[in-house]
Amino acid sequence: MLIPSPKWLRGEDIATSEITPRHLFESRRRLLAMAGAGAAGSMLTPWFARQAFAQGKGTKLPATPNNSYVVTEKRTPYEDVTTYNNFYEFGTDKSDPARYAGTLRPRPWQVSVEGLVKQPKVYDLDELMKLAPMEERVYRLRCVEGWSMVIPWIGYSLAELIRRVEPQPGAKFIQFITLADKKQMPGVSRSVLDWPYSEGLRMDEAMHPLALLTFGLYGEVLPNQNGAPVRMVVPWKYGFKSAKSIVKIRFVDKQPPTSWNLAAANEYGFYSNVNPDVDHPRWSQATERRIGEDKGGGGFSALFAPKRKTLPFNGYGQQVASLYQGMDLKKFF
Ligand SMILES: Nc1nc2c(c(=O)[nH]1)N[C@H]1C(S)=C(S)[C@@H](COP(=O)(O)O)O[C@H]1N2
Ligand SMILES: [Mo]
Repeated sequence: MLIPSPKWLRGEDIATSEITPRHLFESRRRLLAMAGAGAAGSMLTPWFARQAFAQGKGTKLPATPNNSYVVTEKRTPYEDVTTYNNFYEFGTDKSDPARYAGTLRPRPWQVSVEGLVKQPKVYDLDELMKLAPMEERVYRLRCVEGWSMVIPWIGYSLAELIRRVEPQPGAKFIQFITLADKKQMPGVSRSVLDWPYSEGLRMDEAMHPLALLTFGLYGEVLPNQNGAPVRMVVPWKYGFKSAKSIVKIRFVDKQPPTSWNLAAANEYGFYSNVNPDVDHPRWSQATERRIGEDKGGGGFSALFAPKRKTLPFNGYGQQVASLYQGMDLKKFF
């Protein structure tokens, strides 16, 4: 799972019709240099550099920094945040989302808020974006696979939306359902997961101010590969709880089915709080590698970045541990 695809080593990523993510181009250049092909490497640079520039950057998204939610660790470079992704709707390789998510159309976009609420409503994206002031918050994101990033997200607490739609007393959980359109998402034609991707939170978790309804990162609207135009970021849980490209938010009375739990119930629990003391059945969760901290590792970020200790609740224990008081976190993993 941590082994990067050897595809780019074989040069398969350099179709001229295709935009090569800068991360891959840099990796390739380093590899060429390492192989003693310094001259050839520098001759190739202008062409690759043009490809990298062609990638462009997204639309600006103004936001006010919220200093109560800022991790002081070094931010993961934009290039890594946008080229090393999990978004199985576009393929299972880390490089697939950056290469193939260009076909996703993030506008027009609607999010249906439904189920056990007094004010169900189909929100147009623009209306949803104006619901509450946009804040910038720098969160750690810890993937269940053992790597992490530090990302400046833009959004507002999901609680802002929840309050406005007025949950009925019977609403105990929230389910997030994301887009599954074969025309826009090549990975959906493969049955690697139960589509549409589904995630969920208990109501008190969803109401916690840290749970961020997210529209942007690094000062811009979300790049497609990061879950445009709207996703969740739940920083104290493993990354897969943070569903991308959401089209439905459903208020329900029972714990909803979730894609990763359906795929392997013994490996991916409903709670999935980051917990260094509860190992994944196939690997330890005690440590993690911070993407982008490798020193000239040729792009094998997840393999060569130095290991650091994983923190309970991903370092957000002071804020969220009380939500789980009295619960056996080994049983409810
Ligand atoms: N719809 C959807 N959401 C998803 C995923 C996915 O495959 N599909 N992958 C999850 C996983 S495993 C992680 S680690 C994070 C990665 O978010 P990032 O690419 O913005 O870092 O997105 C999560 N959200
Ligand atoms: Mo993940």
